[in-house]
Amino acid sequence: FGGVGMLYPKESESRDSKFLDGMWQFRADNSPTRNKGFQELWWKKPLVETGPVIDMPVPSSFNDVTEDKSLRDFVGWVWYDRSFYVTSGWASGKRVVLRFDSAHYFTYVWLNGREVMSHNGGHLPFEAEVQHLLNYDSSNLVTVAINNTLSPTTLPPGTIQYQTDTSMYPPGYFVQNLQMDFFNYGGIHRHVRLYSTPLVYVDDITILTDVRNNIGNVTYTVVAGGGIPQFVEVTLLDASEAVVAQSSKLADSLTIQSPNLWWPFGMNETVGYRYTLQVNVSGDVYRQPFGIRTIRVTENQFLINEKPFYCLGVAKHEDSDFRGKGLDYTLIAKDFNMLRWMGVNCIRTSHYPYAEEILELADRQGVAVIDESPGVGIKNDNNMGNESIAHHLEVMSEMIRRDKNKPSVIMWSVANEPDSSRHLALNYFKTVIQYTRDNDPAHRPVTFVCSSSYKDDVAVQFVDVVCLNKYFGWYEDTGHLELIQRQLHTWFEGFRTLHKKPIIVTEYGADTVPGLHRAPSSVFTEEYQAEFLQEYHKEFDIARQDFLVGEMVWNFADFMTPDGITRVVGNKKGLLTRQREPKRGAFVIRDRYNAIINGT
Ligand code: GCB
Repeated sequence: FGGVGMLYPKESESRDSKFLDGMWQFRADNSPTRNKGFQELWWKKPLVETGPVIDMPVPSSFNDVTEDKSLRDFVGWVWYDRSFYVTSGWASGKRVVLRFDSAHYFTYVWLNGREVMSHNGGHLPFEAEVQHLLNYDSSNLVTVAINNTLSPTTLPPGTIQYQTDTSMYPPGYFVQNLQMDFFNYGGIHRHVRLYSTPLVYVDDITILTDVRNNIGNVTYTVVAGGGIPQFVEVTLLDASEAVVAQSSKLADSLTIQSPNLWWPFGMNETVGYRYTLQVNVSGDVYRQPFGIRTIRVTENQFLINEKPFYCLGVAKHEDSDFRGKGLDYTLIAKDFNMLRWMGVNCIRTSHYPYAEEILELADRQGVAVIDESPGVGIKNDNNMGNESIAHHLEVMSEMIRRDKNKPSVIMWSVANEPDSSRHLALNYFKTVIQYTRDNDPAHRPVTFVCSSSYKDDVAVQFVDVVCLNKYFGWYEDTGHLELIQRQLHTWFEGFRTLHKKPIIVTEYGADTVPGLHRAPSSVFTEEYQAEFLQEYHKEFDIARQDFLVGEMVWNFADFMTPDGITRVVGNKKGLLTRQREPKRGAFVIRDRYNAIINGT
């Protein structure tokens, strides 16, 4: 199969690429065994020949595309296929790779009836070399089976609960229980592509940067795949594509006098400045953008390029009408425009790694990213055993492999709101956090997002930055805005006494039904959201003189959740509606963030 790297598939003078996005044929296997596709070998012929099919867009979640409730809530195997052509121009002396940027959750892929790969996990890319399986100048069939079932050892974890009382439930009745607060969308969520490279090719690139005395050091390693390269040419280009340095080695250290640094929005003029490492390995050319910046965490500061960074943030979701978690460029552009409008300089990829197209914009627009793994809802002992740890480490290494060169990524978050008071959490988080720190060649800071009390948490001791989710005035003491500042203060003191580390409040927020008003405010009104945020800000303004290095509202926008009596068609804690229209809280945040950035 492929090599060690997972470079974003980019075209160049030596690389072609062909999107397999569009309408695919689709069928959910709702047979009683839920296993008919495997029994009947559905990958051997086009799906249309083995049963009914519908048109299904790729990329998209399948759930919200039809009017069929059983498909929206489907748990099990869904099947996709489509045909495509490849010209013989792709045949000679080329390596051809079939790549899925993500599919949720467990995936098998067949090409022309032969299995080419499988992947365990919903949010990261996987690919395989397929040149030996393609029919050139004639039709090819790609078939995909995807299972969205979550189990105690998947990330995120979940359980399947069977109902055995046949007086109340039909035989075999089961439900998928989730341990997270968002809809478990499934399907082919991101691009599917076929791309070509020469036989000897650039397999991986790792770039580390450092700055000392106004000299930038760029240390890189290139992994060549497919054989020993005849020549290597590495060229470091600045943003105007002027050559800054060159080398003919696979690994080297280059220097740049007075480099332009990568800065997040609001800290400097060179926002999102990137250089490019142009790598030519025996004629295979790959251009890897990167930024020069440093990160250092002290007892009470988060330093970017040795200047204190204060995160004016929001947590997000990949979520929108119709598409669910499907990639959509219009949505991405709109989201970044709304982030800028609010003055946001930092996002968290709650609660899973986002599409690379999103991180690419974060890199370019100078939005810092806390890159979070799908480790959300690790709540009980069945989620903290050795099998879970092993899978979590695998996911972390896939994430790091994909995102290691992205300057926007300033910290890894290995999990959201685990039960970190459990005995098993100590070994679990010690292992996963240490592995992540060691595995990242840049050794970025590592955290997990904590909602346990400082009184019984056992895992915060391993993080670099303490990240806290707190809902005073919402889940606790609902409606009591007057308690927020005091309670937050107590919480900060509790964690600071135990851990001399900077703190980010990674979540605080109140469900708000747009258009609902009341004076005086009550929960769910736009007024309550605004006042709630402002109460937190009072304490933030005190704490940011000292150890607080960031605040992040939950959430950027409303998002879909499973049915439940505490959610009215989704979670409504968005500053924006699901259609990205501002609620009152958005204006509070916009005023605050812009004032802080402008120093007013
Ligand atoms: C949390 C979770 C997030 C939920 C949020 C809420 O603490 O991290 O996934 O959506 O609270 O609104 O309850």
